[in-house]
Amino acid sequence: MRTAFKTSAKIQAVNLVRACGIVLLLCAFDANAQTTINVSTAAQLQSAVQTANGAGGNRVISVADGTYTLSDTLYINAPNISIIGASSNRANVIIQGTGMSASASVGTLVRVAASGFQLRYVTLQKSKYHLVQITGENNADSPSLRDCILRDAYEQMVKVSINPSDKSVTSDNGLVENCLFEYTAGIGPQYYIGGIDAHGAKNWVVRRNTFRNIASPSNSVAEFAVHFWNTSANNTVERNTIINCDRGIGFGLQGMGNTGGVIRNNMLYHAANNHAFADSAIALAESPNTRVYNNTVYNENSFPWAIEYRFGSTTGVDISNNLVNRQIIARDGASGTATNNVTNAVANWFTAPASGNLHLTSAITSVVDKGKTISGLTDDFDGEARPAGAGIDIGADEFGAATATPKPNPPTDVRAN
Ligand SMILES: [Ca+2]
Ligand SMILES: [Ca+2]
Ligand SMILES: [Ca+2]
Repeated sequence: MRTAFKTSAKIQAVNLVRACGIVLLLCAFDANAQTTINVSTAAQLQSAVQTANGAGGNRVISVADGTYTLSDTLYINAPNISIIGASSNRANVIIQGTGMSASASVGTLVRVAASGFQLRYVTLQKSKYHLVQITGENNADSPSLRDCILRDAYEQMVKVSINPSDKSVTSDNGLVENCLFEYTAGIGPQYYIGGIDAHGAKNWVVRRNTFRNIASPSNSVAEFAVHFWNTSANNTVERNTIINCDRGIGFGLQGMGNTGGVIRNNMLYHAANNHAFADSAIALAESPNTRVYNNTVYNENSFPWAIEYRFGSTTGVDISNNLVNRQIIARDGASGTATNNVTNAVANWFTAPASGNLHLTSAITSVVDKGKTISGLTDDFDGEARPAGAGIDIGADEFGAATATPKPNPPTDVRAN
């Protein structure tokens, strides 16, 4: 009996191990086969998007290193589809159209009409229209664009759209993080360009991105590096670096305003260069109850002001603790609070202005510990805790702050020119 029992137990144990193994294999098989599609050619990428749509979404398209020249827009029509560079190196996965011009055959590279889209670790470049369009009119919520390079679009790089005749349906809860937006030629191809151009966007976060050379060559000023308008509300733009863009961060436009939101801890620099249409670093227009605090602006061009708030419907704004070297002005009847700003910054206060590095070089007396306490202000450009020392510093950098918060992974391939 004893021997038989032992044998039986051994067989049961072996069978159990086999069964578990099969279950584990099935689980692994399911995870790979049902959620991830690996691609290494443009045709495979375009096919994978169709497959993901046809399956009802919930697919990761993993893109091998290489250059992918599209023959048509990638239409994302089902929820929770991700396009992710397999190597996690955004410079090595280039998805592009056929050119940056009005006559190019591919208009927008990626058009998103469903929620939960994710783009990560890729470069998008060369479009006739936009690199990415998030269609708010299709209620495409919660998109995320992270760790990408977005460059050389003939129109705005990222567009968030809305149906003008039904503004109740909008794109909400988007995230744009740690991306580089730029024109590699040092200037744009025309004036109808911008970085993020968002209509009707609500509760979006744009943080830790770099925007460079979004500047018009002719006719009129370029659109902003970051613009939330046309019924947008409650968006946060923080910890970005904006270099040599005609206009930096805008909330609202005359007749197409914005509500609330926060612009904080950003660094903006513009050289005395050949950009003929350089304009405001930060602008509010018909944007009530917006808070603009602890930004640093250093401009070497001749444009007379750094921050403007404009029009009678712009009420209740708080513009405080900003460190700039140009005026902060209320225009056309705008009203609100503007306190604890320093408007006479000089170059040697900053580490490396020409590369947009506006960290303080020393404990400037009029700046350090001279800010006011602001609800929600807990860190600085670097993610370091505020206040350090006796009080909040003015500007984006809290000088001498301990690096208590681990810094996020900085992009490694950003040129500092
Ligand atoms: Ca929505
Ligand atoms: Ca301090
Ligand atoms: Ca700091």
